[in-house]
Amino acid sequence: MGKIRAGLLLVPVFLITACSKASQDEALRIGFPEPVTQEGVLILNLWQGTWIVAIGVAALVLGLLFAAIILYRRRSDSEVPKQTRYNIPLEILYTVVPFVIVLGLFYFTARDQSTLIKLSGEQKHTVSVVGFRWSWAFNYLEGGAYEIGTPALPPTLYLPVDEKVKFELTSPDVIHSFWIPAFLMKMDVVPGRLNAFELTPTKTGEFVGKCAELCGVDHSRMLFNVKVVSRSEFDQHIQDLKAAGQEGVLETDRIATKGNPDCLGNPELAGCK
Ligand SMILES: [Cu+2]
Repeated sequence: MGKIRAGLLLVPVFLITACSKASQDEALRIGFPEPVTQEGVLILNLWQGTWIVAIGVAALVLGLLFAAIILYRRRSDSEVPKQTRYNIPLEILYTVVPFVIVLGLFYFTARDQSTLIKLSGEQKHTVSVVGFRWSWAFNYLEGGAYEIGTPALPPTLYLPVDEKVKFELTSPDVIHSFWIPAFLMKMDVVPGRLNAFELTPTKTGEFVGKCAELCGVDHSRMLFNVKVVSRSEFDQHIQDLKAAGQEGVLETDRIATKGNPDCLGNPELAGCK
């Protein structure tokens, strides 16, 4: 018996030491990818903090549950336990404690969200993102070039590493959602409204993006690629786009912002915000 117990105790120790540093880091991220943006670290911390609270609550509830099961188990067939009715202090406690936990979670979520959606105006470049049925267009406003995709030929969004980018999101038709899972950030693309957020990619690499709002029959084909590259590669890509005739801002009937076509690529215009 003693041997079995000691062996069981060693199982978690073995599992922990057998795992590599990378897989330990992965386990600690609890399903989240490694952050590849400055802002991603904040989001990961919020996620992990929420889990710590959840694990604490689960430990407390399960601890009390099993303590009650064991300490107050029936000890003889004829035993009738002491009958109790109200315990006001206890009832206040288990109302107030969850309320405080929810307030705490709300506070940290609201605090981080306001940081994430704050526009500093310090972006190095701006991409006007147009989500339309059923693909994406990316207008590189400073570079003066654009990219547009189709469901069969998803477009690729280029971003220079370590430079703050501002995304301006518009839709000419229905609500889409601009989502790059690796960036841990997602925002709705709403017709008649200009949504925007900033972020700074910190790692070069290739990532995938998709529409995260069920927008119609080809919603699942609203895919795009993201390439985070060096500044020189980014500049080269802009030149390549121009050389391919994709110069300026894309304005077609299909993707002009309905009711406010001047807003596309010109968000500072009065009435476009
Ligand atoms: Cu969509």
